[in-house]
Amino acid sequence: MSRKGLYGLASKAGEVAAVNWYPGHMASATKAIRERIKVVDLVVEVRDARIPLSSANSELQDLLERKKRLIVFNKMDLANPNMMLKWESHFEDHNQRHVFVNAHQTRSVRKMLDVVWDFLREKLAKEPTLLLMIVGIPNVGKSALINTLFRHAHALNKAEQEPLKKAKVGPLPGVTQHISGFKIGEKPSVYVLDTPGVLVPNIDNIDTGLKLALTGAVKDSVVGEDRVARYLLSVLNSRSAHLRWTPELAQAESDTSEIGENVRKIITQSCLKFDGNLGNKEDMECLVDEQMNLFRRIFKVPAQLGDDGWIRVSKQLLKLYRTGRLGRFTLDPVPEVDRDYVRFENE
Ligand SMILES: Nc1nc2c(ncn2[C@@H]2O[C@H](COP(=O)(O)OP(=O)(O)OP(=O)(O)O)[C@@H](O)[C@H]2O)c(=O)[nH]1
Ligand SMILES: [Mg+2]
Repeated sequence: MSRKGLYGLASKAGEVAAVNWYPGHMASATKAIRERIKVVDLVVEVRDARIPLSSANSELQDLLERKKRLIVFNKMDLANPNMMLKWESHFEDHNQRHVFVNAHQTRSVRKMLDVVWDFLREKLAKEPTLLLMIVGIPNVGKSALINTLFRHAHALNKAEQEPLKKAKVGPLPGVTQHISGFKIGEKPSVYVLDTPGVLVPNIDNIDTGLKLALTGAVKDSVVGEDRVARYLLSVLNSRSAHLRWTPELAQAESDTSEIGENVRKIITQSCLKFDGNLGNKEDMECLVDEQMNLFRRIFKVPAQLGDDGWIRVSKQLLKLYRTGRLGRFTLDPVPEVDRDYVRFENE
C-alpha cells in the first residue's frame, strides 16, 4: 500500500494543504445568520461533544460572544464520559453556559430546555414572543435537535399546535441549506430557527481539519477517506485506545460476527506486538499500513478492486467510529493539560 502520510492532507511529500470546503450556500448562510441573529433572544451554538473546541466556528465567535449564548455539546453518546467531565469543569471555569446532550433522546433535550428557560427567565416573564437561533458547523445535529424539541413541544401542546413538521436530517454535512422556523412554545410563543451548518472558508490547522473530517463536518471526499481513516488509526494507536477495550481481545483468535469487535481485536493485537516508537511518524505509518492490510482481509475486499479497495476499507472504519462501535472517543484535549492526561482519560 502506498504511504500517503498520516498527518498532512497534501499529495506531495512535505507539502501540507489547508482544508477547503466552502460550498456556495455557506457564504450566503453565514451572511443570513449575521443578519438574523440581531433580533434573536438566545443563540444555541451546537458543537460536537468529541471536539468541543475544534467544532467552534472561529469566525462567528465574536458575534456569538456578544449575544446570550448557550453552547450545546451534541452527540454526547459518542464522547468519552471522563473527558466530558473534564470539559464541563473547563467551561464552568470559563463561566460559559453549556450542556451536553444527545439530540435523539427526549430526556436529554428536556434537560437542555431547562437550561434555556432558566437563562431566559426574565424575558419569559415579560415578552410575548421569544426567538431562539440554532447555529453551528455542519452535521453536528442542529436539525435533529430541533426535531426533538419540536416533537416534545407538540406532545405538550396538542390542542394548540400547528401540524407536526420536520427538519431534514442526514448523515452527510450540508443537509440544511436555508433558515427555517419552528414553534416550540406557547405563552409566550417561542420560535426556534434552524440554520445551515457553516464553516470558516479555510481551515489552516491540519489537525482541526482532520478532526472535523473524522467527525463528519467536512465531506470525506474533500480530505480523502483513506487519509481520514489513517488519521483515526494513528489517534487510536497513539492514545493506546486498546487499553480500555476488553482484555480478551488481546488473546482472541477467531473472528466474531461483530465487525467492530474484529477491528478492535486487530488494533489491540497489533499494538501489543508493535516494537517501534509510536511517537515516530515513520513507525506509526508502518503500524497503520499493517493494520489497513489486516482490515482489508476481514472486510473481504476483493483483490480486483486494487487501490479503490482502500477507500472501501476506510469507509467501513469511519462508519464504525462514527457510530460508536470503536468506543466513545473524544479527540480534543482539554487545554493546559499534557498529552498523557488526555490519553488516560479516554481509557
Ligand atoms: N449518535 C448521534 N448522532 C446524532 C446525534 N444528533 C444527530 N445525530 C446524527 O448526526 C447526523 C447529522 O444530523 P443533522 O441534524 O442533519 O445535522 P445538522 O447539524 O443539521 O447538519 P447540516 O444541516 O448539514 O448543517 C444525522 O445522521 C443524525 O442522525 C446525537 O446526539 N448522537
Ligand atoms: Mg440541518
